Amino acid sequence: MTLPPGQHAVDGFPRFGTHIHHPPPPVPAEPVIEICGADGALAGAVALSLADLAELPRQEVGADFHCVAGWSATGLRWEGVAFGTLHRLRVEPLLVPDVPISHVVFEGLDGYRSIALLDDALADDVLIADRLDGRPLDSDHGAPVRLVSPGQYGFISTKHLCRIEFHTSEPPATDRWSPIAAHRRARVWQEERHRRLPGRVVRPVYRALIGPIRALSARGSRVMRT
Ligand SMILES: Nc1nc2c(c(=O)[nH]1)N[C@H]1C(S)=C(S)[C@@H](COP(=O)(O)O)O[C@H]1N2
Ligand SMILES: [Mo]
Repeated sequence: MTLPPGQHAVDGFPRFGTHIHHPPPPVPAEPVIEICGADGALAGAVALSLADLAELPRQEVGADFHCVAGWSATGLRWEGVAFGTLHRLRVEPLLVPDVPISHVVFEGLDGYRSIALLDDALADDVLIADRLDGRPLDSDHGAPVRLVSPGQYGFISTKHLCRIEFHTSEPPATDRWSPIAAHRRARVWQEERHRRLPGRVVRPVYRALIGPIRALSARGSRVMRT
């Protein structure tokens, strides 16, 4: 099994994230994914319910999951709707002539936001996933639905997805002044970990964060383990 540069395999699939010890956000009784454009980027908005999502053609993706901190969960099987399918069927009808979309913001119920180039989000293996390894997504991994972009570091893959925002230019990064400023493209095989520093250089620093973040994230888990 070959992993991208600087990654090492872990057993299972840990809960991990900037939420650290916070429990997963409450899920509304009737969850929707809001699809909208920033500053007139789309001609209208839609609120896609999970029932609407379930009617779109489905896809299965087998992939490893790579966190920028350096751990990889291997052999995951995701099911859901390809982002490309959602885009073709629900977003293209809202496009405004001569207003090209360049970036997409994925927002979670916990307020988490990730920014991707539209081209990266349109890769074949990018899914809006509602099932993992044959079961509905649990709260550790982003219930009720999450983004999964296996070719990019995990921070792109927003859990508890509730809003997809389309932009005509790069939205301001929320972590611009952070020492761990996220790379804009975050492609795992190119080791695009950090916005300015080479991936190789930040590896040891990021790796040191795995233990503490993993332990804190497990503390916020609401999944019963037997
Ligand atoms: N809503 C939300 N999504 C998130 C995060 C988060 O804190 N909140 N953390 C990101 C990071 S850094 C990683 S590595 C993955 C971890 O996914 P997992 O908890 O399913 O392992 O989720 C990503 N998506
Ligand atoms: Mo991560």
